[in-house]
Amino acid sequence: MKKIQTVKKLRSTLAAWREAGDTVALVPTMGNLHKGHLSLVSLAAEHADHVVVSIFVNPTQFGPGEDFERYPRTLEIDTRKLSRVRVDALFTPTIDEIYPRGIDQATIVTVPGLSDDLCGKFRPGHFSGVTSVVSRLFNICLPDVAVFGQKDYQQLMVLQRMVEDLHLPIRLIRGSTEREADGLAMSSRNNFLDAGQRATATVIYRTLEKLAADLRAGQRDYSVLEAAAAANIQAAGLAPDYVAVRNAENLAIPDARSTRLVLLAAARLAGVRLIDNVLLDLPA
Ligand code: PAJ
Repeated sequence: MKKIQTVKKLRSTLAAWREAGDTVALVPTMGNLHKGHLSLVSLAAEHADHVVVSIFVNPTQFGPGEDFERYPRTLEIDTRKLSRVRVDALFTPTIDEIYPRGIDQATIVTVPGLSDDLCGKFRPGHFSGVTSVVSRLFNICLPDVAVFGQKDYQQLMVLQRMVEDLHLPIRLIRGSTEREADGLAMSSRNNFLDAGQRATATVIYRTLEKLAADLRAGQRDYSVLEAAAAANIQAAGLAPDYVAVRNAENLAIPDARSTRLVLLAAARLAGVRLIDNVLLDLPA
């Protein structure tokens, strides 16, 4: 695994692979890698000849007062974990390398509408930060495919929209959500929780599963179901931002005929913001 910090070095490395006719998959991350990230790396290897993993804690996707400063940075351990799976290059740029004119002067890439809904309502500017950094990583790397986790479902939809709108010749591949044995979705932010809080946090997934069961059983009053689910999460001691039943294709509010649904939730526990979602196919 080559360890690369600069755009110039990554470009020359990739150029050599491409000259040989090889394809490239990119897996963007912010590090503090867990099994979820590693599953995306393995998936990437199934879709291209070479795998590039980036680790970059992107300042532009954190709002004021969010956890940019305390976001876990564990490069040494991450490098060790990656050396056990198939990765050809690990790209760990500095902030200056990604934003050469500084953050305040940086060109912004925004996907309107989709970015302002759900998590975007509670984290204004967050998805613009994500699209601004991922578009840069795409332009630096020019990958054939890029792999993202379903865990961040709205992020996936925003990025898919960006790729389509900008005519980027990159195929996005989805990796399924890796969970702890008790159902809690793996997340770098789980490290901020103690054992008791982690156990409490499982209410999010349990609530989404219950919501899925209610929908499977034929209930269709989405706003009543959403409110009951949010109340359930609150009763466990979390502060829910939202629980939402949406169309899985475009995150629109579903109508009675929608069959591919995604159930999404975001809640805060001890100052840590947790998100999760489950997909649900209803019979047509
Ligand atoms: P990060 O939170 O590090 O996540 C990197 C990738 O891992 C994302 O595609 C995310 O959806 C995926 N992932 C996270 N938890 C997962 C889990 N439990 N199972 C499977 N995949 C999981 O998402 C970001 O970083 C950033 O916003 C980024 C896209 C890198 C842009 O800065």
